[in-house]
Amino acid sequence: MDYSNLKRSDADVASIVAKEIARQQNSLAMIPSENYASLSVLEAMGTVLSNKYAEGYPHKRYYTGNQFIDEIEDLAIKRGKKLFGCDHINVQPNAGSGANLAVYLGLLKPGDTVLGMKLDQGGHLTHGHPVNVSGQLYHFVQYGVRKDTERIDYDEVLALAKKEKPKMIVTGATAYPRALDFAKFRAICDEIGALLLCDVSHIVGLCLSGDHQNPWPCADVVMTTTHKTLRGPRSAVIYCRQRHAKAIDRAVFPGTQGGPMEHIIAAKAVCFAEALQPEFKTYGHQIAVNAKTLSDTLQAEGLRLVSGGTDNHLLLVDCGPLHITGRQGSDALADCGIYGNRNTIPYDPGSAFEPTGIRLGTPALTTRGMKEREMKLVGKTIASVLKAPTDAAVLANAKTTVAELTAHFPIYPELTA
Ligand code: DSN
Repeated sequence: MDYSNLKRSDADVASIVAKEIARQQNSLAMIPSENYASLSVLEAMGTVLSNKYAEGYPHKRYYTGNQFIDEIEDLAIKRGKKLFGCDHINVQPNAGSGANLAVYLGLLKPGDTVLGMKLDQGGHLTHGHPVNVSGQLYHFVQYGVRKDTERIDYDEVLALAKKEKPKMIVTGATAYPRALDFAKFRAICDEIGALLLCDVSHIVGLCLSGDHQNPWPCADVVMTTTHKTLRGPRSAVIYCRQRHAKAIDRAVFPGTQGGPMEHIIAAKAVCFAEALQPEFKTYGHQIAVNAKTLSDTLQAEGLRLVSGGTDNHLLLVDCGPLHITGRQGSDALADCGIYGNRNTIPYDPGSAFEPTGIRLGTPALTTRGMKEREMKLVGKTIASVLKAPTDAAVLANAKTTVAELTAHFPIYPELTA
């Protein structure tokens, strides 16, 4: 891809794209939800499939001319079912938030009680936060982590479930560095007769590589985004048991979406084929090994990590003992070209806007080919910056390390915007 047409017709947009390509190449993407899609995924997203309206589902469309669109959506469904080993998959959701809303619309009635994990202890906005439609339409009761272990206590979740009798329990997290026990969530649901939704958006790649417990077949419904550890287009899918298929499909279209983005569905088909290759298991395993190495290095450098480490692709640094805020720390790292994000930690003395933690992850660096040796170097560099975020010599050293590392691990050499 050389963006030659874009450069000729719209130099303004082309030059911004060129700057972003350079930013991605010359920095370390350590926000755990970010990754680099392959060129094939990027190319599929830029196809003429974008031009077609296709409301409905394959072979049941409201518009004519969908013979090839049906082929692409059928292919994505076939590959998705093989990848996840599921009964039914809907490949149309445009994003994780809308997909979770579709699950609630399909399987709940407004006002129903649901358990979900607190946002400020690692959950997600769409798991019942009051500012989100999920928390406004449904009666969400929130569980969190224990103060002493900073981990989910399954006995506490069971006690809450028995007291509240929810119709559904949502498990899944965006800032929980520990493994989720889907089998235990299933047992809790069975004890009280609730449905189980597993939102595996962050960890899906590790579930597929065997480095995290698989949500299937524990769950009634699974939602995942496709652009994080799965390395596909910015989008989502829902898969479920056959008995929920009709309700989920109707909740996606016409319940919450109109015409599907078939160019993105094509890119999901490409990413599913990539994830079905044996190399993807090696990739998922290396993400976890890299996160463990990074975690060990940061702790050896004296930093406190929430829960004392990681079982997955991410970790949370507690900036409190360093006497800086999460914002000061993540801004100092960003100045050196290391992009993590400020984040709440459990029982945070700060606020969502000025939290005490920094969230870091290894999926994108692993895609670049970095391994344990690089993680040790990155970990030492991060620790040096967080311990002395205003020291010019420390920051200069960190910038040099980032420049050397990124030069050795190029991402899109073929892109020449
Ligand atoms: N924004 C995503 C994340 O960073 O985890 C979740 O939606």
